[in-house]
Amino acid sequence: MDIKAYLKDKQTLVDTFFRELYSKQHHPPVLQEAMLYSLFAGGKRIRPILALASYETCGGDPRDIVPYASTLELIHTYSLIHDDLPAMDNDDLRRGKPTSHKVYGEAIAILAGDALLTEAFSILSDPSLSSKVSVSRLMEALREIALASGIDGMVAGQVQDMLSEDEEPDGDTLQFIHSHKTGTLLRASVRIGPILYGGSKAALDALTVYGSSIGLAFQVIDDILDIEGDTEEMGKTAGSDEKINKMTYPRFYGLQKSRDIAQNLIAEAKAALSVFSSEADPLREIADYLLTRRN
Ligand code: GRG
Repeated sequence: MDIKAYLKDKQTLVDTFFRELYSKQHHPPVLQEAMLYSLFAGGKRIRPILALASYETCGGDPRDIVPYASTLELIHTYSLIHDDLPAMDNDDLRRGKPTSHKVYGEAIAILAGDALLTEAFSILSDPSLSSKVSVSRLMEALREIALASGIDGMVAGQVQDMLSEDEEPDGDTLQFIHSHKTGTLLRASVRIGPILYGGSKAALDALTVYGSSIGLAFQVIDDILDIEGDTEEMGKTAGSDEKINKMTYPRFYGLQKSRDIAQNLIAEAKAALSVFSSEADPLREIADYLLTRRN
């Protein structure tokens, strides 16, 4: 299969949904402008694409869940805006552009993040957006995404990440940071496919293993890219982890072992898909793509 064309096609579905969602001007305009600035800054849309692909793997038509899948991008974008703030990673560059607070100031950047997060749950609580998803499945997906984002998910990982700066790295803390800061939202992205479709327990279990493995691998690869990557190619400042002495896989395991860990996690993710046949090919290709990505 042509994975590049597949990714492009799914990105277009998500982008079209956002353009329609924000076709009307909300008041005050600067809030919507700041939200759209970050939303259309060139993100890969990997989280909604994973949700669409796992729904397709279960037998559904991905077009039926575009609004719900897109909420993952709203939450992800909020997290990046807040992560870049001076109080957190203090980054000037994201997705190749000045960060939100550099353009709009800290207050509007914080509020644009808040509004993006809230928008996600407004969409996830609207059953009229798909005739193919029952209210009970939608509620389950909403809860999955809420749990992945908050006190036991992404925000917990972010807090541990901050607390661990300048600390001596250890394997358990590292795994906690990476699997929470980045892994839980990616795992939820994959899991909402079978949840929204009403897939079998076997499908949900297999996709949970796939989601957990690629979720952790994603952040390990991000750590490697922060060292080996190029600022222009990545669209964010290379070497920023080292600058603030972050607890990363390369810092604890070294570069080569970190590459091996990422490779093994991707192999584990693909092995979990053995319960499916060709319908899971997009998920197999996405796993390989994550390993070779340069941004
Ligand atoms: C609640 C104030 C407050 C802040 C929360 C939770 C949080 C801040 C930040 C989340 C942690 C975070 C930013 C993790 C990094 C995840 C990561 C690897 C991001 C890069 O994702 P890609 O490569 O980015 O998918 P694109 O640009 O393609 O969308």
